[in-house]
Amino acid sequence: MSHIESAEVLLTSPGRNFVTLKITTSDGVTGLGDATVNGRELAVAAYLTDHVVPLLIGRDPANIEDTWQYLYRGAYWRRGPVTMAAIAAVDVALWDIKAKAAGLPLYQLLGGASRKGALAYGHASGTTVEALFDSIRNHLELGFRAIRIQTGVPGLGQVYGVAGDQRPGQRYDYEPARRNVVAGRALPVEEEWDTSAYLRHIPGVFEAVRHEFGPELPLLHDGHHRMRPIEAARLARDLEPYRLFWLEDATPGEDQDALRLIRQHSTTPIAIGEVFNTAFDYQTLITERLIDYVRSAVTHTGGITHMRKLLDFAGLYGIRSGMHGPTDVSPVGMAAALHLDLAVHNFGIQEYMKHSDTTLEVFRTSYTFTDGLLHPGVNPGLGVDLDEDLAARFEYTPAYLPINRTLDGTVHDW
Ligand code: EZ4
Ligand code: CO
Repeated sequence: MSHIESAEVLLTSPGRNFVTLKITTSDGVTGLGDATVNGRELAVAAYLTDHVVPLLIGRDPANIEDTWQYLYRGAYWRRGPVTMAAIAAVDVALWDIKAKAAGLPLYQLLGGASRKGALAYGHASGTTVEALFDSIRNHLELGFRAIRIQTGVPGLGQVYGVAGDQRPGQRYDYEPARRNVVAGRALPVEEEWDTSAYLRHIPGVFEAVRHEFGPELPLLHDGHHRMRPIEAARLARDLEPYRLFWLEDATPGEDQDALRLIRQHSTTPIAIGEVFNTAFDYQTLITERLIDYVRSAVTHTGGITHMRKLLDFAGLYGIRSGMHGPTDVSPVGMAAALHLDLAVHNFGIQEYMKHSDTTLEVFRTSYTFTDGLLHPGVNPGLGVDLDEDLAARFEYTPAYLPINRTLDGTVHDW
């Protein structure tokens, strides 16, 4: 019997921080898993190194479900982003190994392809509506067939989701995690927020975008957990004429009942879940049909094994996938998502922010983006190789997501 010979936690920072688990079997097969939790990377690395890796040595790499249950139930302490990212890394690495051993791309072990490719959405943004239009045009030229739009809000400074550098030819991505060092200490930057100003501004932005780009382009928007339930209900209703693909994270993630209030007032499709980490976080939302899209990432939700169960559960209620795909999910996590996207019947859409060139030199991927569709590629396993020598040259550097304060200085959801 083949057994797990070693498991290694690799920290690298090719432009941003990533935590990767590499498992090697006695047959010499290696698998990779992503365990990156943006801004809390070292906690997952320690959880893996100190408490998970010692349990893996000697186990049969083929028994993925058993290993998942062993780590989940065996910890006694359930759920939480650190635990579930650590379990996800083990799970994805074992699926990578199983698919490599079979000589098949992972999606073949998940039931095969249900579609030609996964519809991806990109992130257009602008501090002004004119800059946003340029960014949308840029995304259309890149081939995107669905676009998330975020804009600056009059009276506020830096706002979530708006790229800093808007010059033509520059990448239009934003990167929220900052390396902000004050007197030798890494600290989160602070941004200011005003929900009323935001609610006054956003419907006009969508009206202008629909007027300029027509009724067909699928448009998405991320509220990033900032509204109270009644505010979110009003925005969802105000945006109805512009037929959004979805309104994401309108209210803070832990309050499942808040989504009921939005539903009572609007038919705008609702997406939530990027900060969730198990299917249990969705229990009310799915069984009571309070949402339309599940936003979890494989990386943050216990890996392929648990994400598959969550999506099958959602599928019974006509709810579709919309997996989180920011650049803080590594190319390994992204590849894992793409294999599931291709395989599950109830796929909806996949978020896609291309990683930086430096990141893609360290993580060599085989996935492709063509005519708006992502495909995981046909290499055996996940299809991602890690250049460990190059990875070692990019040292971990602390970076945090920003903190939000309302205009009177009160801490607010970011
Ligand atoms: O702010 O991944 O929809 N995407 C998002 C992301 C999150 C980051 C946090 O690490 O909301 O941009
Ligand atoms: Co989001």
